[in-house]
Amino acid sequence: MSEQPTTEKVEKKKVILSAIQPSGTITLGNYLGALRNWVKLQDDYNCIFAIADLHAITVRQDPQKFRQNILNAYALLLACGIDPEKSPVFIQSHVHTHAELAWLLNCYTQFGELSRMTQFKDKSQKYANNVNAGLFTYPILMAADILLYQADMVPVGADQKQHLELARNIADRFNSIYGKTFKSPEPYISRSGARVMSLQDPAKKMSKSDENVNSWVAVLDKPETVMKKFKRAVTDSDAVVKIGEGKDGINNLIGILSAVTGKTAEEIEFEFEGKGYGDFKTAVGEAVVEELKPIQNRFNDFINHKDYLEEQYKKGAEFALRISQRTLDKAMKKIGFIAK
Ligand code: ATP
Ligand code: LTN
Repeated sequence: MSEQPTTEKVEKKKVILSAIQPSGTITLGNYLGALRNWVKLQDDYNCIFAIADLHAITVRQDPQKFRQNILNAYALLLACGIDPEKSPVFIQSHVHTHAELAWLLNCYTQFGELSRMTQFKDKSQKYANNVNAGLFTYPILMAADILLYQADMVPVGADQKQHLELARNIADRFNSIYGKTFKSPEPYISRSGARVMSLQDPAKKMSKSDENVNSWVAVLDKPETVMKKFKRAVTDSDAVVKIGEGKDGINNLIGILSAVTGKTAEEIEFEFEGKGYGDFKTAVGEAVVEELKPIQNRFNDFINHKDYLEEQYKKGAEFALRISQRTLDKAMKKIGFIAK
C-alpha cells in the first residue's frame, strides 16, 4: 500500500538562485566569494545556477573568446562541485524570459535608483568610452534573473549586496501595485572569502575583468603562475604578518589563507610571527595551489566532454524556462497584457 501523506505539512526546500558572468576567466575571488558556497548549499536548498552571458556584453567581448569563456565557466561550475542533476545550471541567453521580464521591470525601476549603484559608477569610469545603457540597467536584468524563480535566497559576494537590495525594492514595488507576484529575495553572503581584494591594488576588489593579470588569480592558473602572482602581491613595509589598518595587502592575504585553510586570522598571525613576507606569500600561494589542483583536474575532464556539457545546458534551459515562464505569465497578466 502506498504511504498516506501525513497531516504534517511537507517542508518545501527554499529556492536559491545565483549566477556568474563569463566576462573573463573565473578568479579566486569568484570561487571564494561565490562558487564554493554554492556547492555547499546544494543539499539543503533547491538550487539553480546560471551563466549570466547577457550581463557580460555590457562590456565589449571578443566573440571567439566570449564563446570559450561561456563554456569554460559552465565546465568550471561543474568542476567546483555543482552537480547539474541536482542543481540545474543554464546559460542565461538560452532562456528568453530573462530579457522579457527585464524589459517589464525597466518600467518599474527609477532612474535615480540605478544612478546610485556603485558598480555602475565604477564601471562607467573604467569603460568611459562605452557607457552603454546596458551597463546602467544591468541590475534590472539581475533582478529579473532572481525574481523569475521566486528565489528565497541569493548567494553572492559582498559586492552584489546593493544589487540585491534593488531587486527587493523592485519586487516590493511591483507587489504593492498588483498584489503578491514576486518573492522578495534575501542576500546570502558567507563571511569567509566574501571580498577578495586585488593583489596589485588591495583597496579594490579582485575582478576578472581587470586588465592587469597580476591583480587576480584565476582558478585555472598554473601552479607556477599562482606562485608568481602571490610573490608579486603588493604589501607594505612593516614586515609583520598581522591584520591592521593601512595593511590592505596583508589583510587580504591573511583573508585568502584563512578562507582556503579554515584557520583563523589569529592562528595565521601566530604561525607567521617573526617570519618575513617572502615565507608568508609562499605559504599563501602553496595553499591556493593545493585548493585549486583537484578543480583543475576535473575541469580538464569536463571541457573534453563537450557532448555532456551540451546535454546539461540544454536540460538546464528547459527546466529554467518551465519555471520562469510561469512567473513571467503571471506578471504580464497582472499588468494587463492580453494572454496569447
Ligand atoms: P567583472 O570583473 O566582470 O565585474 P566579477 O569578477 O566581479 O566580474 P561576477 O561575475 O560579477 O564577477 O560575480 C560572480 C560572483 O563572484 C558574484 O557572486 C560576486 O559577488 C562574486 N565576486 C566577484 N568578485 C569577488 C571578489 N573579489 N571577492 C568575493 N566575491 C567576489
Ligand atoms: N551581477 C552578478 C551576476 C549575476 C547574478 C545574477 C548574481 C547576474 N545575475 C542573479 C546573482 C543572481 C554578479 O555577481 N556580478
